[in-house]
Amino acid sequence: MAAHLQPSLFDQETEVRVGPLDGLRRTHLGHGAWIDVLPQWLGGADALFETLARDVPWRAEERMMYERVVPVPRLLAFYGRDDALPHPALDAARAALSAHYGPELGGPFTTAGLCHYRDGRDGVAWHGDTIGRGSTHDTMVAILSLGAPRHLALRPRIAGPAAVRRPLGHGDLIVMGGSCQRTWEHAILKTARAVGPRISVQFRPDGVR
Ligand SMILES: O=C(O)CCC(=O)C(=O)O
Repeated sequence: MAAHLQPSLFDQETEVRVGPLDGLRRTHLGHGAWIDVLPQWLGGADALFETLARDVPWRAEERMMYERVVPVPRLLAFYGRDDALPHPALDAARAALSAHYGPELGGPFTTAGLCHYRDGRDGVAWHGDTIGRGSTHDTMVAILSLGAPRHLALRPRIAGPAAVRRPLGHGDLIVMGGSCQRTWEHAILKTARAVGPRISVQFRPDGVR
């Protein structure tokens, strides 16, 4: 079911490991929202992509749209706080993010949501992660992006700041923080361009979906 990644010319590392977080750069978006970005945070991203594509029990979901059942255009998996993650590099990533952001976040990242975008026909529509306390409180969602580059699009719910399109490449980290989940929306928009498969890993604290 899972598509394969064209091996990267630049990622010659066989060991999958996260790097330091001191290169993170913060951009304030407005309305109390911010994003932190760190390109190429993960080394060995090819190997991690292949393992996740092969080993994760990907689920194809359906939803109602205009009184019709339609497939959700991406494959999904979810790991709760007590579930074993599908690769030790994800444990290391979650621990590093929790150590770095814990004081500002007020606790650790606990869950991991995984999405597999098979090609440009897969995407996720505009939304905020507002199930739970993201609807009322500042929080953070950290995303590790693997595979084909796609854009994370961000737009404010209330007019004012300009919308943002942030390219996410193989091994890149982006963290949405502050009020981002309730004052902004984000999306991975479908594209007619020929793009390869992408996997995103979203780390969230308890009570945020
Ligand atoms: O794939 C991504 O990077 C974003 C995923 C996302 O926004 C979500 O699943 O809520």
